[in-house]
Amino acid sequence: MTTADSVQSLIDQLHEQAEMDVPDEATPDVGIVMGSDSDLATMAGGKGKRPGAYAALADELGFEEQTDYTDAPEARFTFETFVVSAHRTPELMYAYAETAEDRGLDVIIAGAGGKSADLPNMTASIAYPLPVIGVPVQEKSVDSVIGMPQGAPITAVDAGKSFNAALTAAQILSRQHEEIRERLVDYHDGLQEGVGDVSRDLHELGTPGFKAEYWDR
Ligand code: C2R
Repeated sequence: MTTADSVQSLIDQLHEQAEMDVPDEATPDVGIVMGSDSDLATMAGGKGKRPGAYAALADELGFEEQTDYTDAPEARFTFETFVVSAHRTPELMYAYAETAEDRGLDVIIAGAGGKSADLPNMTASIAYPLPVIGVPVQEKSVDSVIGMPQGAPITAVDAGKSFNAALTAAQILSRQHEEIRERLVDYHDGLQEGVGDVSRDLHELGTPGFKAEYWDR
């Protein structure tokens, strides 16, 4: 099998970056990969989908997306995003997973759909010991994402829950970075606050009043 030029140039770039001596603060902390750009609505959120990993990292936890490896954004904590497929571009998957640690990543979030969602589990095996969090993009992808043999670990979330994958990635990073720990606690406080407010409103407005207030506005 030959490798397309566009894929080969990405592979070359990943290897070049792995050779660079970039300080940890300037490299992406989280790598997000997905099997196809058709997974983007699930992995990032939007387009009628619930919020995804992008929303959790960028909107809730103050991460910035790094789009140029050699030009880090201002935010201290960053993530990068690629389309990588085990089945369509196996060499690119191998290169991404193999170089991840040397490129300064601390955790990978890998999402894929369909019944042969092998990108997350293969990435986990190649990137080991770097932790990989798998996101089954569809219900039918769950078994192929989580079904790993003993000794070949992957952490995974439920189908479509890339938002939670991002929180898990941040939890891993928070063991080294107190700032992320604080952001996670703030996020959780806000979540609780929201439930408390809704509960009080439902109780005090009554069901018809609540529907009028929340559903019709
Ligand atoms: P297209 O929409 O590009 O046809 O992709 C993708 O994650 C997507 O959900 C359809 C679905 O195929 C999945 N795909 C995988 C892999 N590569 C692509 N599961 C893989 O290598 O695991």
